[in-house]
Amino acid sequence: MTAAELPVGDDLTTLESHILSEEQRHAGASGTFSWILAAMTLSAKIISSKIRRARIEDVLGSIGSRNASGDDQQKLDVIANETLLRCLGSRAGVALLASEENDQPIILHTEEDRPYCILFDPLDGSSNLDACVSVGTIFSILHHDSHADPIETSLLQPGTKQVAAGYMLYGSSCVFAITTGSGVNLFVLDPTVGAFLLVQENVRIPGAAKSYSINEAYRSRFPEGYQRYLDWAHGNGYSSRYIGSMVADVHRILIKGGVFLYPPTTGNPDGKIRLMYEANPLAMIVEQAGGKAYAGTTPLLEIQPKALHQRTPVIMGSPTEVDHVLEHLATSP
Ligand code: P6P
Repeated sequence: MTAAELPVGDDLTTLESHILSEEQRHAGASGTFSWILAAMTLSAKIISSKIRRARIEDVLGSIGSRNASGDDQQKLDVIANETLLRCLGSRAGVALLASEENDQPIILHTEEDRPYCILFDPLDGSSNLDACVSVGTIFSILHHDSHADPIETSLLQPGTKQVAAGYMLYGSSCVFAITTGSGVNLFVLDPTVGAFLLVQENVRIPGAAKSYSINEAYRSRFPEGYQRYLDWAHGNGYSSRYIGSMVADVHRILIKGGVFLYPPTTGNPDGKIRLMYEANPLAMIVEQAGGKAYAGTTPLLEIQPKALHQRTPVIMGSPTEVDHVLEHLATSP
């Protein structure tokens, strides 16, 4: 049989082989970054397995304590966090780890040759787990500033400085979405072989779609501009989809279009979503797919962070739909 006679079709590409081929495209790549992404995929497989068996192994529900942001911690929040800390903590190249579940960053190494910081929300939307609703892990990777003093300030970089970002969505399938600054690629876990397989390269978000995602129960607490946008959307045939797991809402918007909003409220003037490990990584994904991401009228990725767990208002999604929101904020914030 000659090469031309091989039974070829769409070649199967795993996340690992995709990472290695990307690494080969960057002369002088040390492989450290590939090792980190391999740790992320191992974490995803472990967390996905834990979630699928959560009710059987009785690890659903709250542990009765609160995390750094004051959120009620679910048992699986702790399990997911410990999984990520274990998988990433042993990897060369990681200087700092920062998690929604830990008040302080974890300082792994201070030697000069630790080029990366990794920030993550181990299980976004975990309050939905008992109802078997999609949840996810969101991660952001930054270059470590070895001159930062104190060392923790190395983490306080704007979203534009992210080296890579992505999420693992534990839904009807386990999706791994990643960008390293050259577009967004999607992989799906094939549990029969335990590998993430490439399903879509260079994802492009639909330019427009008449759908918004917001918790309308808080409408009366939103600034007027957001309320006027909602009135406009209601009068222009928009539908509403809100899961309550940002990672799942944003993934749907990445595929089908629309806009996700978590505005400021009278109770939370900075909104609820955390900048460093929820908004920034998802904003990088959305912008790399051709969408837009704003915090009010400020481009979200340009925000200079002041604190690791700080919150931010969020508007992100299809460019046309984000523009419709911004038009209604223009006359009043
Ligand atoms: P609300 C989950 O706790 C989360 O941080 C996001 O994933 C989600 O979009 C939001 O909170 C839901 O918040 O106030 O609508 O319940």
